[in-house]
Amino acid sequence: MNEKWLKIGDSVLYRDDLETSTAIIKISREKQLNALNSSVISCIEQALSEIEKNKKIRSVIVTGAGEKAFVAGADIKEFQHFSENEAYNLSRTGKEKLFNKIANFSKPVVAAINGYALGGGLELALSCHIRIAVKEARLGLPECTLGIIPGYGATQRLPKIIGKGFAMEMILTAKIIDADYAYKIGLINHVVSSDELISKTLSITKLFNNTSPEALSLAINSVNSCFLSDADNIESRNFASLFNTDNFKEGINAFIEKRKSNFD
Ligand code: DAK
Repeated sequence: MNEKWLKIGDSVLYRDDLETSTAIIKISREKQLNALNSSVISCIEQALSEIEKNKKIRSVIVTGAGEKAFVAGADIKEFQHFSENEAYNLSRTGKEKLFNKIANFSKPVVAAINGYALGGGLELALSCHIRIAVKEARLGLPECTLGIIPGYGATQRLPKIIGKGFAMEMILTAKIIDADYAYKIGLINHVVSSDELISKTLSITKLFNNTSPEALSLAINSVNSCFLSDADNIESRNFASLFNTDNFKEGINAFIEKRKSNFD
């Protein structure tokens, strides 16, 4: 496994795991518990743009540096003096550059939650397609205790993931929950020990290599559309458009020829 990390800006590390065709993005502001500031957001965006173009990379893991935090929130010190207008612009830019970009990414993105995932940190994990957390992880949305609401998508994504009742409770009470409870309510897909976090996550991303990249991209798009009024049509259109792909022909031929498919 190639363990060499590249630095993107001052607070994001990046490496490819060639064996599983997975890119790993590590937020690296350990002293500030990996709090998200504008620079971190831009660096992740930069990494995602490169990953999007790289056909050898089939999936992405987002994690945090150190054992304490995935991301302890948006950087409170950065937005504390913002006006209403600045807050609105920060919200739109952050969503465009990072949160919506991840949610609508054409390759699967998995959050490997290595500790606190609070506020904007939990919102980052919610924008990922799958969440895996260590036993020690603590998750919550403390925004209302700061006089704001979650503004990077949690009021929209959380109810769709865990249901409106649990989402309301988490947002309104601002309570911080542990990984076992998060698993019980469907907020995370798996709970693992901290030394297993990356290997377990890679064992999941490895499975994506048995699938067609175009199928995964349109599966993400279809699932993301599940609450839209024309979701049923979106699914049919996405389904039909895959019949034009070489990978569909390869998948079907491999089945008929009783061999493993070799997707491009
Ligand atoms: N922002 C900035 N710095 C943070 C931070 C954060 N969210 N969380 C921790 N840090 C910094 C601390 O200030 C401290 O820095 P120094 O004082 O050493 O310089 C350092 O990280 C270590 O933290 P602690 O000393 O507090 O560590 P403890 O182990 O004692 O406590 C903790 C760990 C996670 C319980 C505690 O750090 C904590 O409560 N952190 C804040 C958690 C929080 O409230 N997070 C939610 C932030 S609000 C927006 C959209 C969304 C949002 C904002 C805007 N727009 C659309 C515009 C989201 C808002 C949030 O995420």
